[in-house]
Amino acid sequence: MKSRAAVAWEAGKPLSLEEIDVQGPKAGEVLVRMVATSVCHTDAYTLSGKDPEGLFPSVLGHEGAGIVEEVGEGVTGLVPGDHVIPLYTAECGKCKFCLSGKTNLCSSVRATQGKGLMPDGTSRFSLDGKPIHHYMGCSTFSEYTVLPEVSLAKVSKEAPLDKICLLGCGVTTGIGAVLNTAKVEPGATVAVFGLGAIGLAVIQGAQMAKASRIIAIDVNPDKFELARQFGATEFVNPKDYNDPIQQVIVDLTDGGVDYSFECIGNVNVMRSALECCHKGWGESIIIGVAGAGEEISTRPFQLVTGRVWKGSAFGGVKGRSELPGYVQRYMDGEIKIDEFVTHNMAFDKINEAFELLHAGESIRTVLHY
Ligand code: NAD
Ligand code: AHE
Ligand code: ZN
Repeated sequence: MKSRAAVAWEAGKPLSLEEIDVQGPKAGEVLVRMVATSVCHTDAYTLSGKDPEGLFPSVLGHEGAGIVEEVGEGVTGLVPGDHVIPLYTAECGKCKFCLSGKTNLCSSVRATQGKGLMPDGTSRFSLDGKPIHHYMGCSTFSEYTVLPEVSLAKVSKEAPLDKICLLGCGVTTGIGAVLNTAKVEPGATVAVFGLGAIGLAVIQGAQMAKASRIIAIDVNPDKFELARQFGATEFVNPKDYNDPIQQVIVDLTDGGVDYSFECIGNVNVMRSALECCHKGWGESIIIGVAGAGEEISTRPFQLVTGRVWKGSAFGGVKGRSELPGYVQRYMDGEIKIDEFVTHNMAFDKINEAFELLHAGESIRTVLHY
C-alpha cells in the first residue's frame, strides 16, 4: 500500500515528505494506521547524525499512537480496530530479560530493531523499489507502519490518541525514571537538569512521589513557568552563577540532593548531576542520550563515598503490561499529558516541529495525520 511518510534521506537534512510503499504485515507483525505522532529530542539526535545506530534512509519517529489496520499470521493479542501505542522497548514476556524481573529491556527484537529491520531481517518500507530503514522498531513518521506484535501496547479506545501518543516516550520515561529507577521516597530532595518533556515528566513523577524539594535547572529560563506548574519548587539557571552548577546545588541543599536526573544528553551535565548528589546516598539517573564517542567521567571517589550513578530507558516501564495503566491514570486525572502539548500541527508540517524543538520553543508538538 501507499503511505504518507517523512523520510530521513541523510543526516543533518530536513525530512522529506514522500508517498512510500508499505508492505503488509508478515507473521507476528501488525500494520498500524498512525493517528498522531510527536517529535522527541531522540528523533532530532538521530537525524543529526550523532546516533551510532542511526541509519539512512529511514522513517524516524517513536512517540505515536494509532489503530490496528491488519494483523499478520499468528498474531493473537490484537485485532483490527484496536488502539495501540508503539513501543521502542518491546515486551515479549519470554526472554531472559523479561523473565528476570530486574529490567524492562527485552531482547526479543532489539538486535534487528537496531539495524532498522523487522525481526526477519527485512524492511517493510521502500520507495521506487529502494528499501528504507525502520527506526527504533516504531517509525511513527509514516501514516502506515508495521511493527512486531511484541512492540505494541493495546490501550483503551476511550483515550484521545493525540494526547496518549506522548506515553510512547516522553511522559512515561520521566515518570518511570522517578518511580521505577530511582524509587524516590516521600520527603526526598530532587534536582532535574533539562526541562524539556523528559525533565518536566520527571518533575511530575517527583511530585507524585511526594518529593519535598524539586529543583528545576535549565539554561533557558522560559522553561521555568511550566516546570512550576508541574510541581518544581526552585529554579536555577546555571548562566546566573560563576560557580560550577554542582556547587550551586550542593550549597542550596546542605550537602547535595537525594536524587538528580539528567534529561539533556550532555556528558558534562551528567557529571554535574552526579556530583550535586549528597555524599553517602545520593543517586543520579542518566536519561539523556549522548552522541557517538562521548563518554562520562568523574573521580571514582564520588562513587566510593556513596553516590550512585544509574541510567533509565523508557523509565523502566514494561510497555505492554504497564502502559494501559498509565493511560487509565491519565483518564482518571492522575497523570498530566495535555500540558506537554505546546503545539498541534498537520503531519506535513513536521519539519516545523523539529525547528520549534531546536529553538527551545516547544515542549511537544503533536502532528496529526
Ligand atoms: P528537549 O530538547 O525538549 O529538552 C532539553 C532541555 O535541556 C531544554 O529545555 C534545554 O534548554 C535544556 N538544556 C540544554 N543544555 C543545557 C545545559 N547545559 N544545562 C541545563 N539545561 C540545558 O529534549 P527532550 O525531548 O526532553 O529529551 C531530553 C533528553 O532525553 C534527550 O537527550 C533525549 O534523547 C533523551 N531521552 C531519553 C530517553 C530514555 O529512555 N533514556 C527517552 C526520551 C528521551
Ligand atoms: N542508539 C543510541 C542509544 C539511544 C538510546 O539510548 N535510546 C534510549 C531511548 S531514547 C527515547 O527517546 C533507550 O531506551 N535505549 C535503550 C535501547 O535498548 O536502545 C546509541 O547510543 O546507540
Ligand atoms: Zn523519545
